[in-house]
Amino acid sequence: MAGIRERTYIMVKPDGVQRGLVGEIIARFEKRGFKLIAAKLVSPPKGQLEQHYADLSSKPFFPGLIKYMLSGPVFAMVWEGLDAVKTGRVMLGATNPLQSAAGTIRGDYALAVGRNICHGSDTVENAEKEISLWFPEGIVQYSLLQETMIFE
Ligand code: IDP
Ligand code: MG
Repeated sequence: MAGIRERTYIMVKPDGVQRGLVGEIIARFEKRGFKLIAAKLVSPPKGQLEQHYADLSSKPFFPGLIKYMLSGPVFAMVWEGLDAVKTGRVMLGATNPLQSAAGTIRGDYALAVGRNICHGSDTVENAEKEISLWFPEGIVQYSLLQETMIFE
């Protein structure tokens, strides 16, 4: 089936790590049927965060965003599965948690746009760029034995 190998970069931000939500966020992606192909707790250098958020560098909130992202370690992950990028964004919820639907990660656990717990790639192209940026060492290859129970 087309699209089942799509990959997305999902990151628990410093507030999510501090609030003990790493396991909860992993569990949601696991239970949905996505395959975990990379994960690590990291304190990235400032330059890596500036590169990750380069598209937002002219925004007034950019310095605050970088400061927030540097306030503690992040939990970086790559998940693979059908329509992973778009579905990952739906699972995260709207950028501003006040507009995130209940049942989404942000809609269940966050209130403020500047403390919205998690990141998810917005396009397949950006996902591939983010995966290279955060996992230059490469990712694990394995087959998920329950795959025939998740995809036709
Ligand atoms: P996204 O994370 O849903 O893709 P983006 O527009 O790419 O949203 O913004 C990246 C991150 O920048 C957001 O997740 C949020 O943490 C932060 N951000 C976006 N807009 C604002 C704002 O208006 N004030 C403060 N922080 C913001
Ligand atoms: Mg974004």
